[in-house]
Order: sequence, then C-alpha cells, then structure tokens
Amino acid sequence: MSVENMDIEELYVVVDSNKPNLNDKTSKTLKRPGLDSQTVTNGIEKYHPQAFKESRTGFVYDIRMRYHGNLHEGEYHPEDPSRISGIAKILETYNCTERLVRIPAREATKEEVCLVHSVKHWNEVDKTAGMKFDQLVETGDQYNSVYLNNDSAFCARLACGGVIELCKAVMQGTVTNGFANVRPPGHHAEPEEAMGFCLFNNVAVTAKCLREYHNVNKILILDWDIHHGNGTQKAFYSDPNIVYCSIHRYENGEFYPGSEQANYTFFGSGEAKGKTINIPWPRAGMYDSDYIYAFDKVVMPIADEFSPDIVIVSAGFDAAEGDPIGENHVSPIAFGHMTHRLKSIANGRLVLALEGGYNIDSISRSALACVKVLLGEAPERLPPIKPSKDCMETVHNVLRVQSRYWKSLAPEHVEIAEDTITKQDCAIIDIDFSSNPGDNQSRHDLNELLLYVWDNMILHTAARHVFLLGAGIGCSSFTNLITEREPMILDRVGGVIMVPSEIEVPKVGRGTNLIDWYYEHSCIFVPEDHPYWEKKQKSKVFGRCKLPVGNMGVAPVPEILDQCHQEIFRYVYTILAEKLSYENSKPTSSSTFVILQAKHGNPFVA
Ligand code: Q9C
Ligand code: ZN
Repeated sequence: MSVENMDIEELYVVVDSNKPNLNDKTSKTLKRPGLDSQTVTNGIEKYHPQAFKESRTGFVYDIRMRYHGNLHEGEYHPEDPSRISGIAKILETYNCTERLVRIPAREATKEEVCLVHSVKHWNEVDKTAGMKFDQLVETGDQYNSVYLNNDSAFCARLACGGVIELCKAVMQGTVTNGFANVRPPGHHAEPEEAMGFCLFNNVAVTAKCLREYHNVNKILILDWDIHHGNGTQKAFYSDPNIVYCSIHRYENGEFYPGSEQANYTFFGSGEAKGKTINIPWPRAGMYDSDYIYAFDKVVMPIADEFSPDIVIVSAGFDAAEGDPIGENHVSPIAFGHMTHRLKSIANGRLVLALEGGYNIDSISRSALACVKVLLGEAPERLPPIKPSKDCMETVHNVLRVQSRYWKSLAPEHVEIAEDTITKQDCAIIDIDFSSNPGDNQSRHDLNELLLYVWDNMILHTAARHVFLLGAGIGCSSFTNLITEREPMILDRVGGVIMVPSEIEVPKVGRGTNLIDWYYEHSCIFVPEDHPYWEKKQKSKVFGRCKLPVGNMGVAPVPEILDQCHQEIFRYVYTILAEKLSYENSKPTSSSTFVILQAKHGNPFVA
C-alpha cells in the first residue's frame, strides 16, 4: 500500500505517536482496511514498516510454457512461444524484472480446473500428452482454432496454476498486484470445450478457486483482449458474485468467436442480471480515446459500485496498435492508463493475466507499460480524448441497458431524457448560467456541463433535430461542445444559433469537414459595433455571422435575444420544416427535436 492510498487518519496516528511524551497507554491495536490487524507499540519505528509498506508487484513466468507449440514445422502460428519470451525480455531490458517479486507457477490440479470445466474436458486435454502426431492433429482439428502437441496439457495446467498462485499471493498480501505472463491463453475455453487457442480458462478457474478455497467474495474480471471471452461469460453468466466486463471487436457478430452472445444485449441472467457487461465495437480501427471513454463511462463506475475484493484482467494485447488480428490502435500509454484506473479499485488488488496479442513488439511494449504502472510509475500523459461516433454509440447502448442495474450509471438521467424528449415532439433544455464572462472557472464548468447534458440527456434519445442556442459565454461552450463531439454533432444538430453579445465570437476546432459544416449550419448574430466586423479576415471558423435586423449596437444578452427572437424562430422553423417534410416522406420518421439553450442573463422567452 502506498502513502497516497493511506487514510489521513492513519497518517495522523503515525505522526502523533511519535510525540516524546507518549506513555505506554498508546499501545493499541490498529485495524487497517484490507490488511491484517497488528498490535503496535508506541514509536514510529514500529508503525513505519506497515504504515509506509510499499506496494509490491508479483510476476509469473515459467519458460516451460514455451513448450506448447505448433507441430507443423515451418508453418507459423500467431500464438507462438516467443510471445511470452518477448515480454520477459523487454521487462529485463527496462530493469523491471529486478523490481518484481517472482511468483513460481505450478500446475493447476484437476480439482481446481474442474471448478469450471467438465471432467470429460479435463480428460480429453489430459490424453493429448501421450498422443501420436496424427492423433494430435486430428484432436486439435476437432476444436475451433486449437493446435496441440504433447506438452500442451502441461503448459495449460502451468498457465492456469500460475494465475491462481499470483491471485493467491495478492489476496494473502504477499504482493499488492501482479502480472502473469502465461500461455496458452484461456478466455475462449468453455466449460466443455477448448477453442480459440485456449485449453483451460485460466482466469475463470482462478476466480472460482478464489471463491471456493480462499474466502474471496466478489471478483471483477475485466477483459480487454480484442476478442470476446465467450468461455468466461459462460462460466459466470448467472453468478452474481463475479462481474464479467469485456471490451471487444464485435462487427455485428462477424468477428471471432462470432456469436451474438458478445452483444450488449447479453447482460447476465437471473440474480446476475447486469453482472455481464459487453462493450461491442461495431468495427476495427478503435483508438485510445475509444477505450478510455468506455472505461470512464462504463467500466470504472461499475467497478467502483460493485466494489470487488480483487480485479483480474484478461489482458490480451491484440487490441494494440500493430496487431495483425485485432486491427485496433491502442497504445502502450493507454494500456498503462487502464491499468492505472483499475488500481483504484479493490484496494489496489489487481492481477493482469496475458490472453491474446500477436505482434511481439506491440505486446511487449504494452505489457511493459502495464507492469511499470503496477510497479507504481505514473502512466505517460495522453492527449485529450476524442471518442469516435461508433464508440459513443456503442457506449450509450451499453449504458441504456446497464443503467437498469447500476445506480452509478445515473438511470434517472436516462429516464428523464427518455420521458421528456422521446415522448414529446419537442423539448427545450434551458441552462442558465449567471457568471462573469471573463471567469475561466465558470467557462470551464459550463463546458463540462454542456458535454454532460449532451452525453447523458440527448445522445441516448431519439432526438435527431437538435438546435443549439447560445448566448453570452454559452457561445464558446457550444463551440467547445461541437469540437469535442464532432461526429455526433454533425449527425444530430440541425442548426447553431449564437448571440455572443459583447463576448468575442468563438471559433470551432480544426478540420475542414467541421468548419464547412459549422459555416453551413450556423447563424451568428453579431451587432454592428462588435469588434468582429473590424477583422480583416473573416474565416469560416467563426460560423456564418450576420447583423441582426434592426441593426442594434452591442447590448446585454436579454436585449439582443429579444431583438433577434423573430429571426431565430424563422431560422429554426425553416430548417425544421425542410427536415420534417423530407422525413415524413419516409415510412419511419422520428420528428423529435430539442433546443439546447445555454446563456447567461435572463431566461429567453420565445
Ligand atoms: N476463421 C485469443 O486471442 N481465429 N484467441 C480463428 C478462424 C481465432 C484468438 C479464425 C482467434 C483466437 C486468445
Ligand atoms: Zn484475442
């Protein structure tokens, strides 16, 4: 446990106990959450080792796991022994190995493995150790995407036992967290079936072991491998004590393992509704921002609310930039950030277990970034996140389903939005913000608020014709919203109306697409004596600026709004009439429209 995780009160006790006038009455028992209680006598020396106990990171790696290999000599298989030696090597090169606590792997027992798998499956895998070449090929081919040699069963037991031992060490407090550099992978292995390069489901077996033999109650399994962990989902689909959350490439069920069960519509059964969370990307090509967005909107709120005793990550690195199978673009830095975020759960008890990942360089650099964070280093800075439209759509589908089961996903916001927006043809969301326009903090607050309203009250709904009406400092918060949420904005916003009043006319962000769209879809009322008109170059980034009819000078917001409201009304009406007549010609039309209004000053009365 690091100092930053420590209770302020505990720190206080430590400092206080060092006072010179302490008498023997200060001898007492200190109970620290998550750690064994200990009797401590006075004096900081006694407290020190425990209070400032450093975090330790376990590491499982046994070179014998390289024995499992493809029988067809010369024919390359992506699940290659060099995957784990590549990771081990980079950790050595960057001096991580010496900082890690080596946890020896051992073979998982039949009893352990059969907490998840059937005895029939255990026996089938077991037999492969004594098979001849042809039998091995034939047996491997009976499964979906599995190869075997005579060492496969041994390696599978070692990988599984390795993850078990590491999690045990974390639960016992020998180490705080850890990385299991193991193969063959596990998350596709189903109770009755080997598949997808996996023989035994290492993580699922470990989770069952922890509950069965080590008194662990709640476990979060987070699966960031590019593939859906069908085996893990199946093992815990009706288990309310184990949350399985997976972020994966789905492609409408086309991507491996190719089942509809990877969709967000599968969320657990019976008592365990909401305990399976699928975040299914509709396509390849997702980036850091998409993963971080999913983490911040779904994974972390659920992790925090569930409050598990330990987090186990099915840490495949096949979503990494450069992976030939995953074709996503997740950087080592982003893997570091996801690891860092997960350290805030379960008192830091976190184990990463390798699953897939097929570009040796990519997986090595990704694993290194994760291990460094486990060791306590801060992840490198990421640029501000810009999730894609497909990402936001996916995340909001997940939120719609999961918010029924998780309070932290703010169901009330979803419902309010559904009620007030979907069931009516028109809604006005009016945000009034009285503040000093020059105040950076309130500008920042309003920016955040508008992003929140957009993400939580508009995006989930059927609203397709949104009008943004900004006045005063509301204007720059709208250009910020437009820049931050560009793809969805272009899709759903019918028009932007601004009345900057005495405020500087704000600009939208870069990108010719966005700038052209903004110019086409905006109407910015700028009074005659506003400094804007003195600018030499009137770029499209300012939108389509025009003089209000009546040509008044710069005046307070309410007055200009009052002056312009006929024009605003006409502008909205013209666009809407056009859109509706187009949509009414189609069989299914959603005519819902929303006006999102943000301003400082008196309420605008239309
Ligand atoms: N058309 C893991 O990443 N691909 N397994 C087979 C058959 C199998 C991946 C393609 C991919 C399995 C752990
Ligand atoms: Zn995978």
